[in-house]
Amino acid sequence: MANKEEGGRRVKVLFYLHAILQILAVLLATVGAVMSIKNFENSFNNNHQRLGLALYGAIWMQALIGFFRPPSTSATSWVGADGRVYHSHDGLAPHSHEPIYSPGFFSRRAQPLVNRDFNERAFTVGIGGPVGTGKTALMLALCQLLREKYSLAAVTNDIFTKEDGEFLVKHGALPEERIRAVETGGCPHAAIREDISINLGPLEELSRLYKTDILLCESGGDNLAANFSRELADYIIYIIDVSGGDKIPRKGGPGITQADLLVINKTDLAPAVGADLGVMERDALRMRDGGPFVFAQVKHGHGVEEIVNHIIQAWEAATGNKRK
Ligand SMILES: Nc1nc2c(ncn2[C@@H]2O[C@H](COP(=O)(O)OP(=O)(O)O)[C@@H](O)[C@H]2O)c(=O)[nH]1
Ligand SMILES: [Mg+2]
Repeated sequence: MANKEEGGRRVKVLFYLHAILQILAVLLATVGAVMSIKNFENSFNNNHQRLGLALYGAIWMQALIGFFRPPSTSATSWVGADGRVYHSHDGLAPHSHEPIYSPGFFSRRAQPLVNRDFNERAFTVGIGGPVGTGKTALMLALCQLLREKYSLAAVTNDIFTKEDGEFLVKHGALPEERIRAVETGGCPHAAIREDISINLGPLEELSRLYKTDILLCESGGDNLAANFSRELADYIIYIIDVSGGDKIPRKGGPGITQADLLVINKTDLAPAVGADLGVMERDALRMRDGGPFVFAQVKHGHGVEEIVNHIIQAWEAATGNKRK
């Protein structure tokens, strides 16, 4: 992590050093040219003066080319005019990501926004986590437990399909019109963090149409570096499972350390993969400074009520409403 931070800083320092030297060279060359026009006779009948003229032209050309050149397509990343490091991959438009220099701390996580207008968009629960850990299964289970008493709507994210939304419709999680599936394209983490408008639109619309109490938003499946923006999620759940081994909690990452609630799902599979739940509990508590986590078997309904309690407590605290 320190190396990455160091590398990013070095790229920026070099970029600004280069820009400053370039500007200085152009200014010095221009001042030199003006002085020589004023003070000397410029007949250009000697090589010394001709060389000076060529040097002056070259310095100006170099500055102009640097200014107008398009971003190099062979470079994997470059510094944009706003000073941020941009990259392009998988045919996506150039974009930047917020650099992450440490796994982060639960106690220092971004707090829920205090000035949220829940009439504009209802209290939003973000469910993130790697692909296949049980996000959609949790969406379904939450709908089943909450839909009698609360007005709900759900938005799912997939990269190139609407499969998770269709799964929820097929299983009657909610009336079909309350479920929206968003295709995020190749950068699912951007849709929950850097460019959330793709999710805000449908969430706001559903909130308005159905006067919802709670909105559920499932991310498209992320790596451990992804976590919801507070602008999008008032309550953040990050779900991992035991099938990747008991090492996952200690690998950290913003989702694991800074979600409001960590869910460790599929504990029924622990014996099959030799995962030690004691190790997972110890590491989860250590990585999250004691922040809450729940062991669950979402598919079998275990742990879901505890997850619901955490959500409703946060909903009560944020909205001032009482549990129904
Ligand atoms: N064994 C087991 N499988 C589960 C559990 N929860 C979800 N699954 C299964 O894991 C697979 C992936 O779940 P899904 O909800 O689609 O994951 P997502 O990609 O995170 O949305 C599905 O086949 C689920 O049935 C669980 O508690 N135990
Ligand atoms: Mg899913």
